[in-house]
Amino acid sequence: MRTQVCIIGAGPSGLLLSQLLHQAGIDTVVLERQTREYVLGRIRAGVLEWGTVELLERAGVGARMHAEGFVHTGTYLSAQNRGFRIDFDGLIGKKVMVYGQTEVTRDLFAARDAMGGVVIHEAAGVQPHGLETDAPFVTYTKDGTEHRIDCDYVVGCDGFHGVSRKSIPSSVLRTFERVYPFGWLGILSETPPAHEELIYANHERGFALCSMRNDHLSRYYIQVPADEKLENWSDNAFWDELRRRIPADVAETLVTGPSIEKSIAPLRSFVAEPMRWGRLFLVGDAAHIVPPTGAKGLNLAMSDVHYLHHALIARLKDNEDDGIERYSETALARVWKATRFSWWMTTMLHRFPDQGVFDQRIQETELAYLESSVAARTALAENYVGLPF
Ligand code: FAS
Ligand code: PHB
Repeated sequence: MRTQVCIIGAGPSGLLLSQLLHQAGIDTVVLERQTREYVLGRIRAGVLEWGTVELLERAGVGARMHAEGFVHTGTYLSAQNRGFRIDFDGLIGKKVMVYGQTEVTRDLFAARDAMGGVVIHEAAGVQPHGLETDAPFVTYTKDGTEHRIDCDYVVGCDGFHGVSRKSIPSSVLRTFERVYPFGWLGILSETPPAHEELIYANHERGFALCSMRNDHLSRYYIQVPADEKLENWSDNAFWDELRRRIPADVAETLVTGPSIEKSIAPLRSFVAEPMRWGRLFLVGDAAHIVPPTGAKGLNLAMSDVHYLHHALIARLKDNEDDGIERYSETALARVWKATRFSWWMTTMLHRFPDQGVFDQRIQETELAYLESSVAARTALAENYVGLPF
Protein backbone atom coordinates (compact mmCIF):
# COMPACT_ATOMS: atom_id res chain seq x y z
CA MET A 1 0.00 0.00 0.00
CA ARG A 2 1.12 3.61 -0.57
CA THR A 3 -0.13 6.86 0.96
CA GLN A 4 1.18 10.39 1.39
CA VAL A 5 0.93 10.59 5.19
CA CYS A 6 0.92 7.54 7.45
CA ILE A 7 -0.53 8.45 10.87
CA ILE A 8 0.11 6.20 13.86
CA GLY A 9 -2.72 6.41 16.42
CA ALA A 10 -6.49 6.94 16.09
CA GLY A 11 -6.92 9.14 19.13
CA PRO A 12 -8.27 12.69 18.74
CA SER A 13 -5.06 14.05 17.19
CA GLY A 14 -4.58 11.27 14.64
CA LEU A 15 -8.21 11.35 13.54
CA LEU A 16 -8.34 15.16 13.31
CA LEU A 17 -5.11 15.35 11.32
CA SER A 18 -6.34 12.67 8.95
CA GLN A 19 -9.65 14.51 8.48
CA LEU A 20 -8.06 17.91 7.80
CA LEU A 21 -5.50 16.49 5.35
CA HIS A 22 -8.16 14.45 3.54
CA GLN A 23 -10.29 17.59 3.16
CA ALA A 24 -7.26 19.24 1.50
CA GLY A 25 -6.92 16.34 -0.92
CA ILE A 26 -4.01 14.64 0.82
CA ASP A 27 -4.08 10.87 1.13
CA THR A 28 -3.65 9.40 4.64
CA VAL A 29 -3.81 6.05 6.41
CA VAL A 30 -4.32 5.81 10.18
CA LEU A 31 -2.92 2.79 12.02
CA GLU A 32 -4.48 2.07 15.44
CA ARG A 33 -3.49 -0.82 17.65
CA GLN A 34 -6.79 -0.99 19.56
CA THR A 35 -10.36 -1.61 18.45
CA ARG A 36 -12.66 1.38 17.93
CA GLU A 37 -14.72 0.28 20.94
CA TYR A 38 -11.60 0.32 23.12
CA VAL A 39 -10.62 3.79 21.94
CA LEU A 40 -14.15 5.08 22.59
CA GLY A 41 -14.19 3.45 26.02
CA ARG A 42 -11.55 5.80 27.38
CA ILE A 43 -12.83 8.67 29.60
CA ARG A 44 -10.42 11.60 29.45
CA ALA A 45 -10.58 15.34 28.85
CA GLY A 46 -13.62 17.52 29.25
CA VAL A 47 -12.73 21.13 28.36
CA LEU A 48 -12.05 22.42 24.83
CA GLU A 49 -10.26 25.71 24.17
CA TRP A 50 -12.06 27.85 21.60
CA GLY A 51 -9.18 27.32 19.18
CA THR A 52 -9.92 23.59 19.40
CA VAL A 53 -13.64 24.28 18.84
CA GLU A 54 -12.86 26.25 15.68
CA LEU A 55 -10.50 23.55 14.40
CA LEU A 56 -13.18 20.90 14.90
CA GLU A 57 -15.71 23.13 13.12
CA ARG A 58 -13.28 23.44 10.18
CA ALA A 59 -12.96 19.65 10.14
CA GLY A 60 -16.76 19.41 9.82
CA VAL A 61 -17.36 17.96 13.30
CA GLY A 62 -18.86 20.94 15.11
CA ALA A 63 -22.60 20.18 14.90
CA ARG A 64 -23.04 17.75 17.85
CA MET A 65 -20.46 19.65 19.90
CA HIS A 66 -22.55 22.84 19.63
CA ALA A 67 -25.80 20.96 20.14
CA GLU A 68 -24.71 18.98 23.21
CA GLY A 69 -21.68 20.86 24.57
CA PHE A 70 -21.80 23.56 27.23
CA VAL A 71 -20.25 26.97 26.60
CA HIS A 72 -18.61 28.17 29.83
CA THR A 73 -17.58 31.82 30.30
CA GLY A 74 -15.76 31.24 33.58
CA THR A 75 -14.61 28.81 36.25
CA TYR A 76 -14.38 28.79 40.05
CA LEU A 77 -11.43 28.33 42.36
CA SER A 78 -11.98 27.60 46.04
CA ALA A 79 -9.88 27.40 49.21
CA GLN A 80 -10.78 27.27 52.91
CA ASN A 81 -14.47 26.88 52.08
CA ARG A 82 -14.55 30.07 49.97
CA GLY A 83 -14.78 30.28 46.21
CA PHE A 84 -14.26 33.01 43.63
CA ARG A 85 -14.84 33.16 39.91
CA ILE A 86 -12.46 33.67 37.03
CA ASP A 87 -14.64 35.48 34.50
CA PHE A 88 -13.13 34.55 31.13
CA ASP A 89 -15.69 36.59 29.19
CA GLY A 90 -15.48 39.69 31.37
CA LEU A 91 -11.68 39.64 31.61
CA ILE A 92 -10.65 38.70 28.06
CA GLY A 93 -13.87 38.23 26.08
CA LYS A 94 -13.29 34.52 25.54
CA LYS A 95 -14.91 31.20 26.57
CA VAL A 96 -14.43 27.42 26.55
CA MET A 97 -16.59 24.47 25.50
CA VAL A 98 -17.31 21.63 27.92
CA TYR A 99 -17.63 18.56 25.68
CA GLY A 100 -15.98 15.22 26.48
CA GLN A 101 -12.97 13.95 24.56
CA THR A 102 -14.82 10.68 24.05
CA GLU A 103 -17.53 12.56 22.12
CA VAL A 104 -14.91 14.48 20.10
CA THR A 105 -13.34 11.15 19.14
CA ARG A 106 -16.75 9.65 18.32
CA ASP A 107 -17.53 12.61 16.04
CA LEU A 108 -14.14 12.31 14.33
CA PHE A 109 -14.58 8.58 13.70
CA ALA A 110 -17.98 9.31 12.12
CA ALA A 111 -16.47 12.03 9.93
CA ARG A 112 -13.68 9.70 8.81
CA ASP A 113 -16.27 7.04 7.92
CA ALA A 114 -18.35 9.59 5.99
CA MET A 115 -15.31 10.60 3.88
CA GLY A 116 -14.16 7.02 3.40
CA GLY A 117 -11.06 7.70 5.51
CA VAL A 118 -8.75 4.70 5.99
CA VAL A 119 -8.43 3.80 9.70
CA ILE A 120 -6.93 0.36 10.28
CA HIS A 121 -7.72 -1.03 13.76
CA GLU A 122 -5.92 -3.80 15.63
CA ALA A 123 -2.72 -2.99 13.75
CA ALA A 124 -0.05 -4.75 15.80
CA GLY A 125 3.69 -4.15 15.93
CA VAL A 126 3.51 -0.83 14.08
CA GLN A 127 7.06 0.23 13.22
CA PRO A 128 8.30 3.22 11.20
CA HIS A 129 11.35 2.72 8.96
CA GLY A 130 13.63 4.88 6.77
CA LEU A 131 12.75 8.08 8.62
CA GLU A 132 16.02 9.69 7.54
CA THR A 133 15.44 8.82 3.87
CA ASP A 134 13.12 10.27 1.21
CA ALA A 135 11.21 6.99 1.18
CA PRO A 136 10.00 6.16 4.68
CA PHE A 137 7.65 3.28 5.27
CA VAL A 138 5.69 1.71 8.12
CA THR A 139 5.20 -1.99 8.79
CA TYR A 140 2.54 -3.65 10.93
CA THR A 141 0.80 -6.96 11.40
CA LYS A 142 -2.92 -7.57 11.18
CA ASP A 143 -4.66 -10.92 11.46
CA GLY A 144 -1.25 -12.56 11.38
CA THR A 145 -0.26 -10.95 8.08
CA GLU A 146 2.66 -8.49 7.80
CA HIS A 147 1.87 -5.28 5.91
CA ARG A 148 3.95 -2.40 4.57
CA ILE A 149 2.82 1.17 3.87
CA ASP A 150 5.14 3.35 1.79
CA CYS A 151 4.62 7.06 2.37
CA ASP A 152 6.08 10.56 2.19
CA TYR A 153 5.72 11.35 5.90
CA VAL A 154 4.99 9.51 9.17
CA VAL A 155 3.13 11.26 11.98
CA GLY A 156 3.26 9.85 15.52
CA CYS A 157 -0.12 10.52 17.13
CA ASP A 158 0.35 7.42 19.27
CA GLY A 159 0.34 8.89 22.77
CA PHE A 160 2.86 8.72 25.59
CA HIS A 161 3.41 4.96 25.34
CA GLY A 162 3.54 4.83 21.56
CA VAL A 163 6.32 3.73 19.20
CA SER A 164 7.01 7.05 17.46
CA ARG A 165 9.00 8.96 20.08
CA LYS A 166 11.12 5.84 20.61
CA SER A 167 11.99 5.95 16.89
CA ILE A 168 14.03 9.12 17.41
CA PRO A 169 17.65 8.24 18.30
CA SER A 170 18.51 8.88 21.97
CA SER A 171 21.44 10.96 20.73
CA VAL A 172 18.93 13.34 19.14
CA LEU A 173 16.00 13.25 21.57
CA ARG A 174 15.96 15.44 24.71
CA THR A 175 13.29 14.92 27.36
CA PHE A 176 12.22 17.12 30.26
CA GLU A 177 10.08 15.61 33.01
CA ARG A 178 8.56 16.21 36.40
CA VAL A 179 6.55 13.41 38.02
CA TYR A 180 4.13 14.67 40.69
CA PRO A 181 3.85 12.80 44.01
CA PHE A 182 0.10 12.27 43.60
CA GLY A 183 -2.56 11.18 41.12
CA TRP A 184 -6.19 11.97 40.33
CA LEU A 185 -8.94 9.54 41.29
CA GLY A 186 -11.73 10.29 38.80
CA ILE A 187 -15.39 9.23 38.88
CA LEU A 188 -18.11 9.52 36.24
CA SER A 189 -21.69 9.43 37.54
CA GLU A 190 -25.13 9.80 35.99
CA THR A 191 -25.98 12.68 38.32
CA PRO A 192 -26.61 16.39 37.73
CA PRO A 193 -23.46 18.56 38.00
CA ALA A 194 -22.72 20.01 41.44
CA HIS A 195 -22.33 23.50 40.03
CA GLU A 196 -23.05 25.33 36.78
CA GLU A 197 -19.33 25.84 36.17
CA LEU A 198 -16.21 23.87 37.09
CA ILE A 199 -14.80 24.19 40.62
CA TYR A 200 -11.05 23.70 41.21
CA ALA A 201 -10.71 23.26 44.99
CA ASN A 202 -7.52 23.68 47.06
CA HIS A 203 -7.94 21.98 50.41
CA GLU A 204 -5.59 20.87 53.20
CA ARG A 205 -6.75 17.28 52.57
CA GLY A 206 -5.91 17.59 48.88
CA PHE A 207 -7.17 18.93 45.56
CA ALA A 208 -10.66 18.27 44.17
CA LEU A 209 -12.35 19.15 40.88
CA CYS A 210 -16.06 19.28 40.06
CA SER A 211 -16.68 18.99 36.32
CA MET A 212 -19.37 17.63 34.04
CA ARG A 213 -20.21 16.15 30.64
CA ASN A 214 -23.88 17.25 30.39
CA ASP A 215 -26.95 17.99 32.55
CA HIS A 216 -27.10 14.42 33.82
CA LEU A 217 -23.50 13.26 33.63
CA SER A 218 -20.91 14.57 36.09
CA ARG A 219 -17.15 14.13 36.33
CA TYR A 220 -15.30 14.54 39.64
CA TYR A 221 -11.69 14.13 40.72
CA ILE A 222 -9.87 14.05 44.04
CA GLN A 223 -6.13 14.06 44.58
CA VAL A 224 -4.80 10.76 45.95
CA PRO A 225 -1.27 9.51 46.77
CA ALA A 226 0.71 8.44 43.71
CA ASP A 227 0.62 4.79 44.83
CA GLU A 228 -3.08 4.73 45.76
CA LYS A 229 -5.06 1.64 44.82
CA LEU A 230 -8.50 1.94 43.19
CA GLU A 231 -9.85 -0.88 45.35
CA ASN A 232 -9.37 1.32 48.43
CA TRP A 233 -12.12 3.62 47.21
CA SER A 234 -15.79 2.68 47.37
CA ASP A 235 -18.16 5.15 45.76
CA ASN A 236 -19.32 6.29 49.19
CA ALA A 237 -15.74 6.87 50.33
CA PHE A 238 -15.18 8.99 47.23
CA TRP A 239 -18.32 11.09 47.78
CA ASP A 240 -17.50 11.63 51.47
CA GLU A 241 -13.97 12.82 50.61
CA LEU A 242 -15.17 15.06 47.79
CA ARG A 243 -17.68 16.72 50.12
CA ARG A 244 -14.89 17.49 52.61
CA ARG A 245 -12.80 19.29 50.00
CA ILE A 246 -15.35 21.44 48.12
CA PRO A 247 -17.15 24.53 49.51
CA ALA A 248 -19.83 23.55 52.07
CA ASP A 249 -22.72 25.11 50.15
CA VAL A 250 -21.83 23.00 47.10
CA ALA A 251 -21.26 19.87 49.22
CA GLU A 252 -24.70 20.29 50.81
CA THR A 253 -26.50 20.08 47.46
CA LEU A 254 -24.19 17.49 45.85
CA VAL A 255 -26.23 14.71 44.20
CA THR A 256 -24.34 11.42 44.40
CA GLY A 257 -24.89 8.13 42.61
CA PRO A 258 -23.13 4.95 41.50
CA SER A 259 -19.93 5.41 39.48
CA ILE A 260 -20.14 4.32 35.85
CA GLU A 261 -16.39 4.81 35.51
CA LYS A 262 -13.71 5.14 38.18
CA SER A 263 -9.95 5.34 37.57
CA ILE A 264 -6.69 6.77 38.87
CA ALA A 265 -4.47 8.78 36.51
CA PRO A 266 -0.85 9.60 37.37
CA LEU A 267 0.29 13.22 36.96
CA ARG A 268 3.44 14.27 35.18
CA SER A 269 4.85 17.13 33.11
CA PHE A 270 6.81 15.81 30.14
CA VAL A 271 8.19 17.40 26.99
CA ALA A 272 10.25 15.71 24.26
CA GLU A 273 12.34 17.75 21.84
CA PRO A 274 12.51 17.91 18.87
CA MET A 275 8.99 17.11 17.60
CA ARG A 276 10.36 16.30 14.18
CA TRP A 277 13.13 13.97 13.02
CA GLY A 278 13.61 13.47 9.28
CA ARG A 279 10.26 12.36 7.84
CA LEU A 280 8.71 11.77 11.30
CA PHE A 281 6.59 14.32 13.16
CA LEU A 282 5.38 13.90 16.77
CA VAL A 283 1.94 15.19 17.77
CA GLY A 284 0.09 15.36 21.10
CA ASP A 285 0.85 13.00 23.97
CA ALA A 286 3.55 11.32 21.85
CA ALA A 287 5.59 14.49 22.46
CA HIS A 288 4.23 16.02 25.66
CA ILE A 289 2.16 15.31 28.75
CA VAL A 290 0.71 17.89 31.12
CA PRO A 291 -1.06 17.39 34.46
CA PRO A 292 -4.82 17.78 33.70
CA THR A 293 -5.13 20.68 36.19
CA GLY A 294 -4.95 23.22 33.39
CA ALA A 295 -7.22 21.27 30.97
CA LYS A 296 -4.43 21.45 28.39
CA GLY A 297 -3.61 17.86 27.34
CA LEU A 298 -6.16 17.39 24.59
CA ASN A 299 -5.98 21.03 23.57
CA LEU A 300 -2.21 20.91 23.07
CA ALA A 301 -2.64 17.88 20.84
CA MET A 302 -5.09 19.93 18.80
CA SER A 303 -2.73 22.90 18.44
CA ASP A 304 0.00 20.54 17.21
CA VAL A 305 -2.50 19.33 14.58
CA HIS A 306 -3.25 22.93 13.67
CA TYR A 307 0.41 23.68 12.95
CA LEU A 308 1.21 20.37 11.26
CA HIS A 309 -1.79 20.15 8.94
CA HIS A 310 -0.97 23.59 7.54
CA ALA A 311 2.70 22.61 7.17
CA LEU A 312 1.97 19.32 5.38
CA ILE A 313 -0.58 20.92 3.04
CA ALA A 314 1.97 23.63 2.13
CA ARG A 315 4.61 20.97 1.51
CA LEU A 316 2.53 18.42 -0.38
CA LYS A 317 0.27 20.79 -2.32
CA ASP A 318 2.45 23.88 -2.82
CA ASN A 319 5.97 22.48 -2.45
CA GLU A 320 6.71 24.92 0.38
CA ASP A 321 8.97 23.67 3.18
CA ASP A 322 8.89 26.51 5.69
CA GLY A 323 6.04 25.05 7.74
CA ILE A 324 7.58 21.61 8.19
CA GLU A 325 11.03 23.09 8.79
CA ARG A 326 9.60 25.27 11.61
CA TYR A 327 6.99 22.81 12.97
CA SER A 328 8.98 21.62 15.98
CA GLU A 329 10.04 25.12 17.03
CA THR A 330 6.54 26.56 16.54
CA ALA A 331 4.71 23.73 18.32
CA LEU A 332 7.18 23.60 21.23
CA ALA A 333 6.84 27.35 21.88
CA ARG A 334 3.15 26.84 22.67
CA VAL A 335 3.73 23.46 24.38
CA TRP A 336 6.14 25.01 26.90
CA LYS A 337 3.72 27.87 27.72
CA ALA A 338 0.94 25.35 28.39
CA THR A 339 3.37 23.17 30.36
CA ARG A 340 4.25 26.14 32.54
CA PHE A 341 0.58 27.01 33.14
CA SER A 342 -0.36 23.40 33.96
CA TRP A 343 2.61 23.12 36.36
CA TRP A 344 1.61 26.43 38.02
CA MET A 345 -2.06 25.41 38.45
CA THR A 346 -0.96 22.01 39.83
CA THR A 347 1.54 23.54 42.25
CA MET A 348 -0.98 26.12 43.48
CA LEU A 349 -3.90 23.73 44.00
CA HIS A 350 -2.46 20.41 45.25
CA ARG A 351 -1.12 19.33 48.61
CA PHE A 352 2.46 18.09 48.33
CA PRO A 353 3.56 15.39 50.79
CA ASP A 354 6.61 17.37 51.90
CA GLN A 355 4.69 20.65 52.05
CA GLY A 356 5.40 22.76 55.13
CA VAL A 357 3.43 25.61 56.67
CA PHE A 358 5.39 28.13 54.58
CA ASP A 359 4.31 26.38 51.36
CA GLN A 360 0.72 26.29 52.65
CA ARG A 361 0.79 30.05 53.26
CA ILE A 362 2.25 30.66 49.79
CA GLN A 363 -0.60 28.68 48.21
CA GLU A 364 -3.19 30.58 50.23
CA THR A 365 -1.53 33.87 49.27
CA GLU A 366 -1.41 32.92 45.59
CA LEU A 367 -5.16 32.29 45.69
CA ALA A 368 -5.81 35.47 47.70
CA TYR A 369 -3.80 37.46 45.14
CA LEU A 370 -5.87 35.94 42.31
CA GLU A 371 -9.07 36.84 44.11
CA SER A 372 -7.95 40.43 44.64
CA SER A 373 -6.17 41.21 41.36
CA VAL A 374 -7.75 41.74 37.94
CA ALA A 375 -4.29 41.40 36.38
CA ALA A 376 -3.69 38.04 38.06
CA ARG A 377 -7.13 36.71 37.06
CA THR A 378 -6.60 37.97 33.51
CA ALA A 379 -3.32 36.06 33.27
CA LEU A 380 -4.99 32.87 34.49
CA ALA A 381 -7.95 33.40 32.13
CA GLU A 382 -5.83 33.91 29.00
CA ASN A 383 -3.88 30.72 29.67
CA TYR A 384 -6.90 28.63 30.64
CA VAL A 385 -8.98 29.52 27.53
CA GLY A 386 -5.89 28.87 25.40
CA LEU A 387 -3.14 31.14 24.14
CA PRO A 388 -3.40 32.01 20.43
CA PHE A 389 -2.16 29.38 17.96
P1 FAS B 1 -4.13 9.47 22.74
O1 FAS B 1 -3.30 8.84 23.76
O2 FAS B 1 -5.46 10.01 22.97
O3 FAS B 1 -4.21 8.56 21.42
C1 FAS B 1 -3.12 7.76 21.02
C2 FAS B 1 -3.67 6.59 20.23
O4 FAS B 1 -2.56 5.86 19.68
C3 FAS B 1 -4.45 5.62 21.10
O5 FAS B 1 -5.69 5.32 20.51
C4 FAS B 1 -3.55 4.39 21.18
O6 FAS B 1 -4.28 3.18 21.25
C5 FAS B 1 -2.78 4.49 19.87
N1 FAS B 1 -1.46 3.83 19.92
C6 FAS B 1 -0.54 3.89 20.93
N2 FAS B 1 0.55 3.19 20.58
C7 FAS B 1 0.32 2.68 19.32
C8 FAS B 1 1.07 1.88 18.43
N3 FAS B 1 2.30 1.45 18.77
N4 FAS B 1 0.52 1.54 17.24
C9 FAS B 1 -0.72 2.00 16.90
N5 FAS B 1 -1.48 2.76 17.70
C10 FAS B 1 -0.96 3.10 18.90
N6 FAS B 1 -6.40 15.93 29.10
C11 FAS B 1 -7.16 16.98 29.47
O7 FAS B 1 -7.08 18.04 28.83
N7 FAS B 1 -8.02 16.88 30.53
C12 FAS B 1 -8.15 15.71 31.23
O8 FAS B 1 -8.91 15.63 32.17
C13 FAS B 1 -7.39 14.58 30.88
N8 FAS B 1 -7.52 13.39 31.54
C14 FAS B 1 -6.74 12.31 31.16
C15 FAS B 1 -6.84 11.07 31.81
C16 FAS B 1 -6.04 9.98 31.42
C17 FAS B 1 -6.16 8.65 32.15
C18 FAS B 1 -5.11 10.14 30.37
C19 FAS B 1 -4.20 8.99 29.95
C20 FAS B 1 -5.01 11.36 29.71
C21 FAS B 1 -5.83 12.45 30.10
N9 FAS B 1 -5.76 13.69 29.45
C22 FAS B 1 -6.51 14.75 29.79
C23 FAS B 1 -4.87 13.87 28.36
C24 FAS B 1 -5.51 13.29 27.12
O9 FAS B 1 -6.76 13.87 26.94
C25 FAS B 1 -4.55 13.48 26.00
O10 FAS B 1 -3.97 14.77 26.01
C26 FAS B 1 -5.16 13.22 24.65
O11 FAS B 1 -5.74 11.94 24.66
C27 FAS B 1 -4.05 13.35 23.62
O12 FAS B 1 -4.51 12.88 22.42
P2 FAS B 1 -3.53 12.08 21.44
O13 FAS B 1 -2.23 12.80 21.36
O14 FAS B 1 -4.32 11.82 20.21
O15 FAS B 1 -3.15 10.73 22.19
C1 PHB C 1 -12.79 16.89 32.99
O1 PHB C 1 -13.98 17.28 32.89
O2 PHB C 1 -12.47 15.70 32.83
C2 PHB C 1 -11.72 17.89 33.31
C3 PHB C 1 -12.03 19.24 33.27
C4 PHB C 1 -11.03 20.17 33.56
C5 PHB C 1 -9.76 19.73 33.90
C6 PHB C 1 -9.46 18.37 33.93
C7 PHB C 1 -10.45 17.45 33.64
O3 PHB C 1 -8.79 20.64 34.19
